[in-house]
Amino acid sequence: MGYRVAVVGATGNVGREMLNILAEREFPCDEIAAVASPRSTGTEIEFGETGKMLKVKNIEHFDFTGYDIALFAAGSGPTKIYAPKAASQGCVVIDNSSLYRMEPDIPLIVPEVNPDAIDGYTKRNIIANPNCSTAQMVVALQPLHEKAKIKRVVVSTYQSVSGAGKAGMDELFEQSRAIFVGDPVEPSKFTKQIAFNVIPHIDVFLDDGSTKEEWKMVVETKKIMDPSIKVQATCVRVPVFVGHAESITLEFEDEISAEEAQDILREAPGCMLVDKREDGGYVTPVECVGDSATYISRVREDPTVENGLALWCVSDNLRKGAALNAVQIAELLGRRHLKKG
Ligand code: 11C
Repeated sequence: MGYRVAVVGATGNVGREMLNILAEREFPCDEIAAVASPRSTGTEIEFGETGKMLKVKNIEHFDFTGYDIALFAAGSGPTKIYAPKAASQGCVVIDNSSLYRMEPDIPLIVPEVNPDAIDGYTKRNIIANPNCSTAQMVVALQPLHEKAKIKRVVVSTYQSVSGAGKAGMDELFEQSRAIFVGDPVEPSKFTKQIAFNVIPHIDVFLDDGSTKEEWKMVVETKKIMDPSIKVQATCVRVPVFVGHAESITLEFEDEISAEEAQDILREAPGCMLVDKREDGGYVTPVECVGDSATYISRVREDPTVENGLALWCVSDNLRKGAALNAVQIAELLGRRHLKKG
């Protein structure tokens, strides 16, 4: 006996990946519903590579009664309307938007890092999935924090355009084409030209000069790992289709060598250490597409501070950063709370 699962926002980048990952990991589904805005109603979408076609249902009329789990990848606007509806109809919502992440009575979960926090889901019947740049970072940091207690993190991100949805990917493609054929380049989704360029701006600006994407990395890391960790983030959009990369510098309370960190990361859940200290002995975004791991490379000591380390971290932002983490939460929920069979 399996679960009745709904994927809301099923036609977007993350929603499609949720369906792929549910199928790929053989999540025990008795029924799977693809739900989206009225625009997509009636279109068909494949359930992973199973050959099974799902007719997209209209979120405005969808009844969550009898569904066990709803994976939401619908953005904050629709989520604000339909997630509380689903939760009140007895369906546990796992939400990928930023809407609920910092609410104190809603758990924000990365299963490799803070699985026990999931027990708090019963207060609202909603569980939040973190921002993609936070998710991969905390997977890499948690095992090091357990060994030597992280005091401060300085992170610069190199975030792919798929983080901005299909429109972001289309814009990179179109601008690259336009530049090759000599057509004018018109920024639309992004504020400046993204093809052959980098843009130090993701999400809206805040009063202190940081951006909301940077703020999310600060507060989500504290909520998931430890409120005492200080985080300074600079988030940058780069002309890569899929895969976020991060350059991370760490200051620890206790001594930790690069070799110790490598040994820890080699064994850590969700991590894959590829760190050969030679030409090509590291992972780049294009190599992590379609993979589940958070790849860590370039681990080295930072001699400019006491107990300092620097490292490079790469992951598929649509998977660990979004859809995979959501499905892992559903698996954890199943193991701990919604047992079937
Ligand atoms: C990006 N990280 O790359 C964003 C996308 O809060 O879930 C995800 C935004 C979020 O643009």
